Amino acid sequence: MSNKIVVGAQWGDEGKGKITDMLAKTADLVVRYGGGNNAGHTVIVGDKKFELHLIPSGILYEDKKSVLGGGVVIDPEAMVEEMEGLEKRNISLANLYISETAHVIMPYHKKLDALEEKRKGDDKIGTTGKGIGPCYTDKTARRGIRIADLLEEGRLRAKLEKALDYHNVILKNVYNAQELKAEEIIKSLKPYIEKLRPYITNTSLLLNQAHQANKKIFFEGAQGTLLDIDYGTYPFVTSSNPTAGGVCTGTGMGPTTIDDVIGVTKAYLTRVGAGPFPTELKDKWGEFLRDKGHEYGVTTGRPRRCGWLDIPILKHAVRVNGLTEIALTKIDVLSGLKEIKLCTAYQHGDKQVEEFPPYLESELPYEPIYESWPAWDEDISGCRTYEELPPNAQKYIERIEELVGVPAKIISVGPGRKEAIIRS
Ligand code: 2SA
Ligand code: GDP
Ligand code: MG
Repeated sequence: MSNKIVVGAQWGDEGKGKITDMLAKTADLVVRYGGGNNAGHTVIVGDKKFELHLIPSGILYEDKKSVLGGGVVIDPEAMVEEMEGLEKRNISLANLYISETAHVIMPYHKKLDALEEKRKGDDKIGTTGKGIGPCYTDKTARRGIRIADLLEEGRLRAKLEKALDYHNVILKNVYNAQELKAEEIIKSLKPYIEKLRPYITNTSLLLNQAHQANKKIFFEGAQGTLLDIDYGTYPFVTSSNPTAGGVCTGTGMGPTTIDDVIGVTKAYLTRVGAGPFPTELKDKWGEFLRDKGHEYGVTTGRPRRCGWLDIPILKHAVRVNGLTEIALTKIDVLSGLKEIKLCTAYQHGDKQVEEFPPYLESELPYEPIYESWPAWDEDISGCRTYEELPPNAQKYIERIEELVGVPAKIISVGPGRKEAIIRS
C-alpha cells in the first residue's frame, strides 16, 4: 500500500500535472481534492499536449479511475467542455467519478468574481475569473448548491431560489448589476446536468473501498502551498486548501491512509496574479526565465512573474505539508544562465529571518539574502541519470536538499513524460 499526495510547493504551476502523470502509471486511482477549473495542468504524452483543468491527469491512462472529490468546485459548463474535448481526442471517460457533494460554480459566482475584482481596482487579487472564490464563499456561508442538487429539478429550483434571494440583493445593491432568474439558470444548466448525471457518485465511499482493497491512490494537488487560504500569502490566495491537509477534507479519506507527500517545486519560482513575491526578478533574467520556461498561465494565458528559488518558502512547504520528498522540475530552464541565485533567508530590518513569515505583505521589508551558484551551459533535457547532469547542476540540487532537509527524488528535465531522472 502506498497512497501519495502530489502537492504544489510554491505558487502553483510547478509541474504537478506532469509529475502526477509520470507517477500515475503505478497508481489505480488519481484524485483531485480541491480547487476547480482555475487550475491548468499540462501533460505531454508523445507529441500530444493535454491541458487539464478539472479532470485528474490520470484520465490519460485508460485503466485508472479518475475521481473529483467533494472538495472540488465544479462549473458544469467547463466540466462538460473538458469532457467533450477529451472524448474528441479518443480519451475514454468510462473511469471518471464525480462527488455528489462537490459544490457547483453557478453563473452568479463567475459574475461576482469579475465584479468584485473590478470593484477592488488596484487592490484586486488577480483571480482567474472562474468564480472560485464566490463558490467557496457560498459553501462556507451554507447557501451553496452541490452536485447532487442538480439531479432533481424541484430541489435545484428551491435551492437556487433561496441562493438568488441573497445574491440578487448583492448584485443589485452592491454592484448595480442585473439580477438573475432561477428558471434561466436551470434552462442553461440542463444539457450539462444530463451529461454529468452518470458520473455522479459517493466518491468518499468509492475511495475508502478502493483503499480497503489495497488499491493505490494518488491525490493530485491544484494551485500550491502559497495559494492556500490558511498557509498562503493571504489575501492573495485561492479560496481552498491546496496543502496536503486539504486531501482529507476534500476526499473523505482519513489521514492514516496517506503514506507519502511529494512536493513539486520548480528550480526557480513563479507566481501569476497579485501579491508579495520577495525574489521576483523584474530584469532581463526574469524575462529569460519566462521565455525559456514558457511561463504563461494555462487557464488565462497571463504572463507569470518569475524569480529565484526561495528556500524559506520551500521549508514552509515541507513543514505545512509534511513533505517526504521533492520533485524538482524545470531545472533544464536554468541552462545558459551566468549564475543561479538561491534565497536562503531574508533581511527584515536589522534581523535575519530564515523562516517564511506567515504574515507577509508586499510593503513589508523582507529583502532576500542570496547565495550565488555557478550555472552550466549544456542542454540537460536528455539526461536520464543523476550522474549525467553537469557537476554544477548536481551541486545546486544537493544544496537545495541540504537546506530543506528533504531528498529530491525526482528531477524533471523537460515537459515530456520520460524527461526525468528518478533517484532511488
Ligand atoms: P482564483 O481564481 O480565485 O483561484 O485566484 C486566486 C489566486 O490564485 C491564483 N491561481 C493560480 N496561480 C497559478 N496557477 C493557477 N492555474 C492556472 C495555470 C492560472 C492561469 O495553471 O497557469 O492560467 O492564469 C492558478 N489558479 C489560481 C490566482 O492567480 C490568484 O492569485
Ligand atoms: P501545474 O499546474 O503544476 O500542473 O503546472 P502547469 O502545467 O501550469 O505549468 C508547468 C509547465 O511546465 C507546463 O507547460 C509543463 O509542460 C512544463 N514542464 C513541466 N515540467 C517541466 C520540466 O521539467 N522542464 C520544462 N522545460 N518544462 C516542464
Ligand atoms: Mg498550472
